[in-house]
Amino acid sequence: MSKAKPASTKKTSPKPAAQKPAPDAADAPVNKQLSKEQKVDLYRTMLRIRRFEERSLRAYQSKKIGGFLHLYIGQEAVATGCCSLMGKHDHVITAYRDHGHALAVGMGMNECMAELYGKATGCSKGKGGSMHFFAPDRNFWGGHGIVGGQIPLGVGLAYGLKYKGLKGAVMAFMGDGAVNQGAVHEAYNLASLWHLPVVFVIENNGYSMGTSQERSSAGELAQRAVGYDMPWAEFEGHDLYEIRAQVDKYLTIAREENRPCTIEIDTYRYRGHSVADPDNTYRSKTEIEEYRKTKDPIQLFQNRLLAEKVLTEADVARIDKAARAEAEASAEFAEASPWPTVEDIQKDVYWEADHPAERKSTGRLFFN
Ligand SMILES: Cc1ncc(C[n+]2csc(CCOP(=O)(O)OP(=O)(O)O)c2C)c(N)n1
Ligand SMILES: [Mg+2]
Repeated sequence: MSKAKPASTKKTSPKPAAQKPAPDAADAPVNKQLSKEQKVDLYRTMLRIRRFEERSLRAYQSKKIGGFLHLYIGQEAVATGCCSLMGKHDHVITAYRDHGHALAVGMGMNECMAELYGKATGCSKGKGGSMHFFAPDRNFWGGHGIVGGQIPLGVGLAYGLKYKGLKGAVMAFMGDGAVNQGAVHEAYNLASLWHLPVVFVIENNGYSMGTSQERSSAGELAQRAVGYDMPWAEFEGHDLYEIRAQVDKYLTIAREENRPCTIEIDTYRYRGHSVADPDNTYRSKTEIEEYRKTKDPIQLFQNRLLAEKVLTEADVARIDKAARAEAEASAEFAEASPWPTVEDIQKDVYWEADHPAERKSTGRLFFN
């Protein structure tokens, strides 16, 4: 199996033959069954994510957005491919690099951009920002800033599904850096011990903040699942068909057998850890350019769909124009939206504070 990242950042020990990808993932049933419209939708989703983030970067640079902004540019196929497989009872939870997952589950650009601007019309009413996009109505549970902290929560969601007897699975996303967190291993253990329907998705972009995987992690990442008796796989994350074909297998195991799985999807981010972080101290420009030229997930899927005659060059231009216009309109919407009020500052923070009659805990909810 070829590697998604340059050898310098990635371990290279061989994988078991059974985990090799299918010869052409386009032929996997889950891809064969896609209509022309569905394929175009997948392409559109990836492009919308990219245009949304490019626009948010410009807003950040002109100081319209404060705090952190962790861009997902380069990784779009992962969230798009995974979320496209969601059924009614499937759920998603992720870390702070959450814009792609949010748009992929169907959140609107307006509520997302307004959240980045800290406006009251944002999905978290302007109180969460970039790291805390949420849409419970779309089974999307955030957006979490503590590295690895979302993984035990994802296991809790899976426990909820099993407890209620619902046939679904949770995709709990994390970065390569999160795999070394103790909470992740405690979550692995309980998920396996209790037979919970969760797929742990490691989005391995080769770096955690400013440190490469090579410098920070011993051994293979997904393979650690073996210690918890979970099925696992590692595969590349730039071909959307490949992602869908692989993830479908593990989601099916989780849903049908109530068995957790761990998958590692090799991908790459083009920007620094966050917009405020320097990006030139731990990897070369050549490395980024090489990936962009040869493995850009949007370009590759575009090439595929042009070859399949699902898209024409005119369609590509039209879809791009619409995505740019939508992103621009979302920035205008965010700009024109009101700020949250001081009176509302303690609302929507704790459920018990908003529902005092049903409160069960005692003690103080807020510091003075
Ligand atoms: C518990 C904890 N430790 C440290 C940090 C600071 N921090 C934020 S992101 C990050 C790196 C995580 O990298 P990775 O999991 O690979 O995700 P990526 O940013 O590459 O998507 C670190 C160390 C944090 N937010 N939480
Ligand atoms: Mg990483």
